[in-house]
Amino acid sequence: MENVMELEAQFQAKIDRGEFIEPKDWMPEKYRKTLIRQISQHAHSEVIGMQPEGNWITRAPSLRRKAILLAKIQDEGGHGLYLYSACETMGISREELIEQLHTGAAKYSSIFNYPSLNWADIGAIGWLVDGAAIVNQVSLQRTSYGPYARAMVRICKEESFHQRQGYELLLSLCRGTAEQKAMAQDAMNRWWWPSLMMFGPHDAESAHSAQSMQWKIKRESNDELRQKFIDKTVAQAEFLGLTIPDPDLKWNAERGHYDFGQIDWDEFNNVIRGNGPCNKQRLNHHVKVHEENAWVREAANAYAKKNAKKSETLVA
Ligand code: FAQ
Repeated sequence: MENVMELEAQFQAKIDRGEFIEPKDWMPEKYRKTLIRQISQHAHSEVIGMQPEGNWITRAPSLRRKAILLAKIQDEGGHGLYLYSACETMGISREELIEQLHTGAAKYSSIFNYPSLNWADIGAIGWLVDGAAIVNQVSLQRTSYGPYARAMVRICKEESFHQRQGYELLLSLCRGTAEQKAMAQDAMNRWWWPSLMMFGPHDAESAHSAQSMQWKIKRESNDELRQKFIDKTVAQAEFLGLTIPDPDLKWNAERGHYDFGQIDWDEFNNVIRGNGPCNKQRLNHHVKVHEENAWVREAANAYAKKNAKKSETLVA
């Protein structure tokens, strides 16, 4: 009988060869726990992330914009479902995952605790929030856990449409009246710093990074991904004619990257501890809708049970 150390060595060797870990493979308990934490946080983010945008469906300025927004929000719900399914392959149920969200045991992305105050926010969410999410998720397409990596491939295709629709929305506003351009700038001012916080704490402060990099759950670090996002976004902001609200942002030829100012980590920590502008509202809404729709889950389960019984009778 192989001992745990041998199993761990074989597991790490498999990861080092670049092979995926699949649900039935042996894995260290901590690998399983880390992935449940990360994938469920990711799933909850997708679903809670529907709320700031859902707020604008009835006020979209045209049928075209409304149709795009509806499709985007529906995609986010779908991403949540792929991710919950990937998480369930690790031996945890959907009920447990939702329970963890509702009790605060599981987090979701800090970004969704900010309010969407004007129509330009919908553009900023697509361009900056989905833009940041893509940089992170492209990297996760090569994460070591097979079901998570495969979910990411599908999700990234849709996220790139989300990013473009947000950019196109802002481009229209920036080419419109002075008032519309000011709305776009206001949205940029409020979403820029929270978007940078999506990548998590600096590497030196990141509790899980070292282990997650060794297991190739994470393929690039929080700081590397944040820098990538900034480097590709600056030129896009220039094209829109918007100013990034960071006086310290400047090109550093020696590093080949943009330098940028200090992130307000007190604000970040406050938001992830549950005290951001919309934390309570977001969670209360999720709990309320989950309870109101309990009958849908009960009906679906009863129907599935009835069908299973029917096919049992047919087989017999
Ligand atoms: N917000 O040690 P690390 C989207 C927590 S999807 C809240 O660095 P890790 C699509 C972290 O959990 C956006 N908490 O952690 C969309 C840990 O707490 P714990 C979501 C955060 O896991 C767009 C602690 O801090 N994407 O936007 C955040 O190695 C538009 C220490 O941090 C994903 O979830 C944060 N920003 O790295 C939908 C991607 N950052 O559990 C709708 C997958 C850190 O010890 C509309 N996740 N924390 O109590 C990841 O890549 C990683 O989990 C990181 C964090 C990079 C987020």
